[in-house]
Amino acid sequence: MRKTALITGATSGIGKATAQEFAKQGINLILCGRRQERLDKIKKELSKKVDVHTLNFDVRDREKTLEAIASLPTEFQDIDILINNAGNAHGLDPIENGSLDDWDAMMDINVKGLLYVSKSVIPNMTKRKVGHIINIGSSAGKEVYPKGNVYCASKHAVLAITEGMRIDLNPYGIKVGAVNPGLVETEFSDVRFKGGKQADGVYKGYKALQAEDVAEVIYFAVSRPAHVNIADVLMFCTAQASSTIVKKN
Ligand code: NDP
Ligand code: 8X3
Repeated sequence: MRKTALITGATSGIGKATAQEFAKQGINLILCGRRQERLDKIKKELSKKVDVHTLNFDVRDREKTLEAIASLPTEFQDIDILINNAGNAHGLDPIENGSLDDWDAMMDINVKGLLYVSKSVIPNMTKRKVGHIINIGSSAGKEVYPKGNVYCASKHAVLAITEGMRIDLNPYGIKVGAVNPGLVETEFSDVRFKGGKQADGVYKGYKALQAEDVAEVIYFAVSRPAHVNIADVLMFCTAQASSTIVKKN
């Protein structure tokens, strides 16, 4: 029988590539995001391979998140795999100049949004005593870099929550892990710099990770045998040694 995966942030970047990889591997999909046209387009593409349902909600909105996931049709209710991927950086500023709106966005989306989605999905997993949760953290969850302050804090929180989930869900046989990429060429920097020119240079002069590279690792994690849990992955492109060291041409 086919598994069902719920992927947040499936309209772009890592989430979209993961949806494409999962469809290729025969995993039915619940695709989440706020941009409905993109959800429709991806659904049309992937429905040729697997069953696809889309949910449009903002993970910051607690009620809408709970309602959306509670509204799933019966055939999509048993979620085997949850990919908590929705998130972004907002701004890159020293702490003394940081924007409160940016701070709210990062904590509300990357941390609280992840919790709201998990809260909606976990009860069905504990009831069935099966499930796999992968949280998309970041190298920013493992080290703090200049001006990364609150984004790094949000990703450190994702890793703490991942460990907490793994401990608490252990009695139910639910697998929990994190995949933590370094620089990945997606819409991430457009969002971080609010469409500003600064985004243009981020992936220039070296080959950054591509969303598909991360999607392959996520699929590797979810396709291990029942007794194997990939608890934590840190992945960089070859040119990147740490958050601050990138070998550019
Ligand atoms: P993208 O900007 O390409 O994708 C972000 C996704 O998150 C979109 O699908 C977006 O969908 C969704 N999203 C953003 N805000 C919300 C919200 N409030 N409610 C619901 N969905 C939301 O970036 P990436 O693919 O790079 O990022 C995915 C994850 O990977 C993030 O958690 C990011 O922190 C992490 N990451 C990224 C790295 C990188 O260098 N790119 C490196 C390490 C980790 P929509 O706008 O349609 O709602
Ligand atoms: C995204 C990678 O280095 O911009 O999490 O924080 S970085």
